[in-house]
Amino acid sequence: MLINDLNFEESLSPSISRHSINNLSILKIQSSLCEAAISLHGGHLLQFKPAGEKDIIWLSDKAIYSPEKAIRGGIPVCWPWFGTIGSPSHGFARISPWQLMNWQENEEAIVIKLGLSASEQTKAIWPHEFSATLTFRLSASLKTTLAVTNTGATPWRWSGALHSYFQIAEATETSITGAGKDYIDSLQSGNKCESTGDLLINQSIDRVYTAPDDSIVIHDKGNQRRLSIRNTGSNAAVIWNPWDEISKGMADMNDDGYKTMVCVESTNFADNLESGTLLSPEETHQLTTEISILPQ
Ligand code: TA6
Repeated sequence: MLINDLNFEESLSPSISRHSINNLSILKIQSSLCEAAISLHGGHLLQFKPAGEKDIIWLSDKAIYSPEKAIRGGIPVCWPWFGTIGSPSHGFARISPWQLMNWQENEEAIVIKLGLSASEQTKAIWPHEFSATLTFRLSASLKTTLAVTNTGATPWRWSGALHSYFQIAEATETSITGAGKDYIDSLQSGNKCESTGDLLINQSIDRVYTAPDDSIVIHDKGNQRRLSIRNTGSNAAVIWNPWDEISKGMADMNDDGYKTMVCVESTNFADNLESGTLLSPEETHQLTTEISILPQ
C-alpha cells in the first residue's frame, strides 16, 4: 500500500510529516483522530481513515505518481473545467504542483491548506489570473474545500469537481440514496433521464445528477457501513463507476478495481467552457465536500 512505500523527508508537527515518492511530496497525517495522506502534486488527498475504521477513500494499487499524470483514486481536484470540454481532461489543477501554505492541529482536528495560483504554465493552458486554496479538515470526518478567487481584471467562467473515489467492499452490494431523480447520462450521449428507486452499482455508470439532496449516502453492505457525503457550492453530483470493460483499458487500475470503488463527486457541471460559473474580479467561490461515517 502506498502509505508504506514513502521515503521520509521531515516532521512538520507531532502528527504531520512530509515524505516523497518519485520526487513528489506527500504529507502523511497520523494522529489519534485519523490517518491520511495528501499529495502536493495535484493537491490530491490520497487516503483517509478515521481512527478504528477501514479506509474511506479508494486509491488504485496501480496509481501512477508522476508530474505529468493525475493520480487514480483519492480526491482529484478537477478545475478549471470538468471532463473533456477542455484539454487536459478535467483541467490542470490535478496535475499542477500545489504549495503547502500552512497547517494546524489541536485535539479536534488537523487542518492543512494548499495553494495554487496563475503561472506561465497555467496561462499557457488557460489565460486567466486566479488564486486557489484547498483546505483539508481532518478529524473523524473529512471536509475538503476548494476556494477559487478571480485575481484578474476581467470575469471568467469555470466548472470542476472534487472527484472523490470511495472505498466499498463490493460494488454489486452497494446502493446510493440522495442523488435525486434527474440526471444527464454521459453513457447515452448526454441524454436527460429520470431514475426510479435506489441507485445500484451493478453496471457502468457515468451520470450527472442535477438535483441531489443535501446528503448523499453510500450504503456499503459488505463493510456494514453507510458513508454520508454533504456537498456545497455545487450544482450537481456526478456518480461514476467504469465497470469491467473500461477498467481493463485503464493502465492505472487493476482489471477488477471497479469492484471496490465508486465516485460521488461534488461538481459544478457545465456543458462547455462558455457556460461555466461566472466569477467576477475579486469574487471567490467555494466548492466543498464533507465525508463521514453514519452511525449504524
Ligand atoms: O467523473 C466521471 C468522469 O468524468 C468519467 O467520464 C470518467 O472518464 C472519469 O471521470 C475519470 O476521468 P479520468 O480523466 O480521471 O480518467
